[in-house]
Amino acid sequence: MTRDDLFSRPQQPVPPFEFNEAVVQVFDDMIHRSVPCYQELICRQAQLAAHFHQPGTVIYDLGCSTGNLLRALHAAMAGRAFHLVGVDNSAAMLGVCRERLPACDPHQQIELLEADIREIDFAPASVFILNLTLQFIPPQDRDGLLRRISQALRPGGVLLLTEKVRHEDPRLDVLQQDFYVRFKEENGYSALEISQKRAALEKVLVPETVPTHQQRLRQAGFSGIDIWLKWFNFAAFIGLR
Ligand code: GEK
Repeated sequence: MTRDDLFSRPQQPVPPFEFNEAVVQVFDDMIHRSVPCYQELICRQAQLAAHFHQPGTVIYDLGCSTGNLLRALHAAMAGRAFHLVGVDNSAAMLGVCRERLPACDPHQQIELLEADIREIDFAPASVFILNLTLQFIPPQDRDGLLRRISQALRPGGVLLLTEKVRHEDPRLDVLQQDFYVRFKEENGYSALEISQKRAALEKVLVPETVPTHQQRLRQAGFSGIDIWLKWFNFAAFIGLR
């Protein structure tokens, strides 16, 4: 794993964050050191997807990046027929993802689509995964995307949505940010790296509150809604169709 040192030297000004070649080279180290419980999120969402999968329907991983969840899904679905579709609009991410895909049995298919998830037509599905991806979609486009996901889901299907969140109470928001900085320091990031990364993500990653997500899920047609994992400013939702 190449170490993430992208923000270790002073940049003036700090350019907006992009999923370009430089980020892809260090992506796995970056995400493991920047997202609390990342491995637990990958492992448990793969198991949940396998639990809710209905034969003959698609499992979508929207914003699949380098394919960590696709590979965990492949393992969780061992021996079963499946059609996984990973979508990402970064060619660099999909290049690495493609190289790392495991060999599949004839009744198993992993398809990769280079596309904007706001623009594709979804096939009938039993599972959608948005693992840390919705936060990069402009807020005004999020309701429409969630409605289209909900419409493509079969009854009994599931949406797994994990996001960085902010808190509506400023005191708790500050607390959450403090503990997130602590987490990043413990993982070897310097104060300069943390502040420059935060500046790069400003307006690119737009976090919302937990109630905002819950309300959107309800309005999109999800009935059973829960948070199965919460860590300060990160929340993993499950929405049943
Ligand atoms: C994981 N899920 O490791 N259309 C398609 N892809 C997009 C779009 C869009 N409009 N916007 C952003 N992306 C992964 C981690 S990373 C999260 C997800 C992070 C893609 C973008 O190219 C990137 O690969 C991914 O969403 C977000 O389980 O880096 O914090």
